[in-house]
Amino acid sequence: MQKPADSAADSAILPDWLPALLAGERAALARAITAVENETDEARLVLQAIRGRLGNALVVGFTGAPGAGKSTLVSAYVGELRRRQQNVGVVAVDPSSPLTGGAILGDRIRMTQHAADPGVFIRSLASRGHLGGLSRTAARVIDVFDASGRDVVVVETVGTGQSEVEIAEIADVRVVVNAPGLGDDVQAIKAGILEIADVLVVNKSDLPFAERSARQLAAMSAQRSGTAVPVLQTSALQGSGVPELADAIAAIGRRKRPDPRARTRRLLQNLVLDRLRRALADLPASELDVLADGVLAGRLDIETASWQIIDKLVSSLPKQK
Ligand SMILES: Nc1nc2c(ncn2[C@@H]2O[C@H](COP(=O)(O)OP(=O)(O)O)[C@@H](O)[C@H]2O)c(=O)[nH]1
Ligand SMILES: [Mg+2]
Repeated sequence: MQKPADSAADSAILPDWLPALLAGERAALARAITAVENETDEARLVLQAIRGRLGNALVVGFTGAPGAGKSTLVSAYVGELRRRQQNVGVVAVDPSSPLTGGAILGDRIRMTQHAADPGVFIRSLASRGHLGGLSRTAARVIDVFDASGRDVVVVETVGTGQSEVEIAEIADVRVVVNAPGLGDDVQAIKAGILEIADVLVVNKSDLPFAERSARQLAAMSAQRSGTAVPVLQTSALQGSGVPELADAIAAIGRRKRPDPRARTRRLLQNLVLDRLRRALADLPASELDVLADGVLAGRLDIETASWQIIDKLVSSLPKQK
């Protein structure tokens, strides 16, 4: 991504489809998301056009183990939001299948009930090759949805990897989805996800043991976070508990408010880390070896060596890129 040029000059060259994006038109939205996802030159124009127009949409993250029913529940929740006259964007993040896109296809199929509805726009994101790329793309796609006038942006992620935790963290309201009898899977969810939950859901409440799982989850959450987090039971398949879930999310949303600043802060951290990481990867092994030899020979300690590397990286960064 290039350093933005002077913004007064930029506004003169904005193509006509950008106002259409801000007006929420679907074709422009699709084009903007594709640009942002692929980090093309057009993405720069999009990101400039949406600046200053963020903070309308409430971002709701659904996270949890694969198979818990997140996609099905998101689809049911989106249906409930539509009944409430909200227009919705959905970002489905699936880093587990960067090549085949198999699970992404599954998500698309589950959400096809909204395919003909102009009030719903669904986008699946595949994993980027590099660390941090996924959460960066997700944050930008959320921004595009936000600026295009979506009332709610729903983000579905699997709560296992670092990128997914970062994505969950940029949501305004976080819903952690579990299935009955998955006590051990709750443990398997990346530590930290349970702690950041605003709402805990036991989905598939049409199956046995949902009640017991809800009690276990409530106990586990109280023990870990020390605060009372609502635990709801839903059946995404049958639709039960979904209006109550929407109510709970709305109540938390009224309390927490949309927070585009947290998203932007994350993006900043992400970009800085990405640049430093790349500069470090570009540093010749021989230069690191000089320092490593110094440490081994006792000429300098490893802390000092690490600061020397940081100085080197910072001075090696291009002044603008
Ligand atoms: N019995 C039951 N099955 C469900 C429910 N919600 C989802 N499923 C099923 O669970 C499987 C995984 O659902 P999916 O939404 O893809 O889970 P995800 O991996 O968390 O997104 C699918 O076969 C769904 O039909 C539910 O409320 N009850
Ligand atoms: Mg899914």
